[in-house]
Formats: sequence, C-alpha cells, structure tokens
Amino acid sequence: MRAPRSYTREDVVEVNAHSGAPSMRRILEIALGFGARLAEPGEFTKRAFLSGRLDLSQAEAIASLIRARSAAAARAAAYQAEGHLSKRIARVKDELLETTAYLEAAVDFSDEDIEALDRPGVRTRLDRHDDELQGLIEEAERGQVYDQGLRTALVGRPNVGKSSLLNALSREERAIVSAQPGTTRDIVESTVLLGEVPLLLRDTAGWRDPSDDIEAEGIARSQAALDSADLVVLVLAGNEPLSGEDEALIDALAGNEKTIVVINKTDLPSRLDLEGLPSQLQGLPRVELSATTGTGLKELESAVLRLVGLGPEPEANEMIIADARQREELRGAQTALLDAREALDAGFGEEIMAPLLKDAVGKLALFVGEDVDEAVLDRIFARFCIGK
Ligand SMILES: Nc1nc2c(ncn2[C@@H]2O[C@H](COP(=O)(O)OP(=O)(O)OP(=O)(O)O)[C@@H](O)[C@H]2O)c(=O)[nH]1
Ligand SMILES: [Mg+2]
Repeated sequence: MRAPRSYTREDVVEVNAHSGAPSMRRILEIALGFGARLAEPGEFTKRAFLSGRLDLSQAEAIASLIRARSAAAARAAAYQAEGHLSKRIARVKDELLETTAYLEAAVDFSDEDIEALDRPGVRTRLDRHDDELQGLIEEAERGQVYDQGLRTALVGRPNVGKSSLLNALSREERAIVSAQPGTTRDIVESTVLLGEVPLLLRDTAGWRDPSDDIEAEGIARSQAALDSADLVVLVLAGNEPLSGEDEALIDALAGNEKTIVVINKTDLPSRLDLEGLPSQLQGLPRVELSATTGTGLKELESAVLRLVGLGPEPEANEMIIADARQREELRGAQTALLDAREALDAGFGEEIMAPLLKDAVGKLALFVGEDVDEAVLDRIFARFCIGK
C-alpha cells in the first residue's frame, strides 16, 4: 500500500500466507534476515497517530476495542475510533477557548475604567461548560463500568452460601461448596456478564473468628476484597436467625453504599427475621433467592444493574471509554472551570479567571493527545499488543 493510503500513512507491504505458526515464523525469519525488525507493541497505531491519521483518543479507542469485555464496550470503542468523541471534546474545548478569549480581551481593555465584563453572560457560559464537562465525566464513569467491569465481593459468615452463589451466577462449579463452615479460604474469582456489564465476582472466606492461621489469612483477604470492591453482595442465610458473626460483618460494612443484601436459602423454612434486620441494612436493596434452585437469581441481576444506575444495553453514544489518565484530565478540566466560576462569583477579575480557563482547555487538549509528552505516549502504546 502506497503512502499515504495505509493505516500508518507510510508505504506498507503486507504478506499474506496460508496460516500455521511454523510457516508464519519462517516468513518472519526471512524478513528479519533481510534486515527488518519486529514491531513494538502498538507501533503501527503509534505511527498512525504520529502521522496524523488518528488522534490519541482514537488510537486509545482502538486499544479499548481490542480488549473490550462486553459487546457494549466494543461498540462504544468502535464509535470513538471513528472520531466522534474527539469531535465532541474539540467542540467543548473551542467553546471554552472562546470564553477565555473574551476574558483576555477584557483584560486588555481594563485600563479604560469601565466594567467591560458581562458577568452574568460569563456566568451563563461557565455553567454551560460545566454541564458539558459533567456529562462527559458521567459517561466516562458509565463507560468504565462496561469496559472494566464491577469488582464485586461476595461476603458473609461461613456457610451462608457465598460459594454456591458464585457457582450459580457463573453457571459453573467454580468454587468448592460444602456443609462444613470455613470451606473457602483463597479468593475464588469468576467473571460473568450481567446484560452487558462484566461482574468480576470474588468469593471470599466466611467472616468469623478464625480457627487457625490459614483461615485468618483467608479472612484478611476477604477484608481486602471488601475494601477494593465497587459492589458488595452481603449474603445472609434465610433459614437461620442472625448471628453474632453476621452482626460483626454488618458493622464492618457500615457506610458502604454500594451493597446489596442477599437472603439465601429461601427454599428452606425461613427463620431470619427480616423486619428485625439491623438498621444499616434497612435502606439497602434486598433480594431473596436460593443459590441451589436458582430462584431469585434474575432479581439479583436486575438489582445490581439498578444499583449502579445502568440499563442492560446502553447505546454506543451514551458512554465513553476512557482510561484513568483521560478521566483524570476531564476531572482536572472541571476543577479548573469550577475554580474560575468561584472566582467570578467572588467578584474577582478576568485576569484571575482567564488562566484557570486556559488550564481547563489544556486538560482537554491532553485528553485528545495534543501536547502530550513522549513518555506518556510510550506508556499508552505499550499497552497495545504486538502487531496492532
Ligand atoms: N438448601 C440450600 N442449601 C444451600 C443454598 N446455598 C448453599 N447451600 C448449602 O449451604 C452449605 C454451604 O454452602 P457454601 O456455598 O459452601 O457456603 P459458603 O458461604 O461459601 O461457606 P464458607 O466457604 O465456609 O464460608 C452447603 O451445604 C450448600 O449446599 C441454598 O440456596 N439452599
Ligand atoms: Mg465458600
């Protein structure tokens, strides 16, 4: 393919061969023998970026597309790879620049002893910029859930059926289930798709006073899983009254808003007083189910989607797939903008506000990869696989 009509905008030769690893390797060896070298991870996309074929957010969208875990995330990434997100960011950035230019012009006229600044007008503009940035941030957060999944910890005292629930949700016998309390010690992980949301389930050791060192380590790992979870599923046994172990765990969960209470074993006679559950649990979503028979599993799935505020099948243009760096730029832009608005409300002049807005513009420029330095680029492209 002759430059510039190739992915990298350089001359490209593609070799097509019948497949099979040994023949492919042989062809590579011959090419290397002639002085070629292997591409670095992401090198083709990096060259496409450096030649201006793609901007950075398009290039990153290609990486997201390759590693997407759900069809929804893949659709959103493909949409971004076409440049829709870049255009949107550019529009917000241009509008911010316009406001900045207006403020800078006011700075230039400020000797003329008249109030050149239309404060209510600027306030309206800043509010609009804030709405736009807020929208982008929310979509990026939503996208992150579909892209990365929700880290979900299954916690509860021994024997309530955490491992059984993991198996039921995974539709596979992943974890050992036994009537003996204290079965699970290592964390058992399993990824399931809820609609289009990947749930990274972690089954943990039952919560109680450990009977030996191994169990103590298991419970320490449960605590760590709890601390790093986006979502906690607290499992209680519906066929037994609440115990001191349940209560200790409920205390440890206090203040964690992203918790769903599961009353398991509803196929057995009920002996748990639901009305008498501790007050911390009263406001939380609650699902009654049986991990053994599967009754109520669908309700759990909908409760999870409701709790994180997501529908099962979002549109590609309702979310943004952004990495941690990009989400940071968006939040940084919003912080600078809100500082500018605060300065306006406090009666400060344009000379204070203009640099803050410029800062916000700079963050958006970084988002799409204008002025990013080489080290950041290397980090981004190193995440690609070889040959992309
Ligand atoms: N009848 C009935 N039994 C269940 C249900 N869920 C789990 N069990 C039984 O309860 C016992 C404990 O189940 P596990 O899934 O191993 O419980 P766990 O919470 O993982 O226990 P630890 O790993 O020891 O903390 C097993 O005998 C399961 O068969 C259920 O919904 N109904
Ligand atoms: Mg278990």
